Amino acid sequence: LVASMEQVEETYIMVKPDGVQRGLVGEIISRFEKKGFRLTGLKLFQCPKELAEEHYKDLKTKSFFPKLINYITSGPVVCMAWEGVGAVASARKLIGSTNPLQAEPGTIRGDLAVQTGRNVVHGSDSPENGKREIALWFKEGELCQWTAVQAPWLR
Ligand code: 3AN
Repeated sequence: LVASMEQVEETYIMVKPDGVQRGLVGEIISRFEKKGFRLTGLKLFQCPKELAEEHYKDLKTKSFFPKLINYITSGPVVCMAWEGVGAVASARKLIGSTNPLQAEPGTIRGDLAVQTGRNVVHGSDSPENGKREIALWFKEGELCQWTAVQAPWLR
């Protein structure tokens, strides 16, 4: 019953261009679906430079920032909004460490990636950033709130 004490949260998950190029979109979506989160937004999207810079604004001073912006805008990404109890921290666990070589087997990065600069997926690092990022990447009409019928495993 620990989960029931957690807050229902929204998190922004994104399959990065390498994940799309490598045909990992279905595999990545599947992991969040199977965990029991609810998909509330989904689109394939070519990210403009300005949006990438806004999304990663906290990393602006990092030496890898220009490379990061080039990478994220190098091809289409898959933008997703997911919600569920404790979704932010749980999604980060499913994703694994930033450096895929340190990510545990069983995590997305641990199983599917080798480079920090090509780590296939993004997940919000706090509930506040989850809200911020969903608002940044999606327009209002692109999100759907829905309730699963007879699905107690989602609660
Ligand atoms: P995470 O995505 O695990 O939250 P952050 O927020 O520290 O990690 O970094 C955001 C993104 O910036 C990473 N997903 C990765 O693509 C890139 N990045 C982080 N650190 C490095 C680094 N040392 N070299 C190259 N890219 C990096």
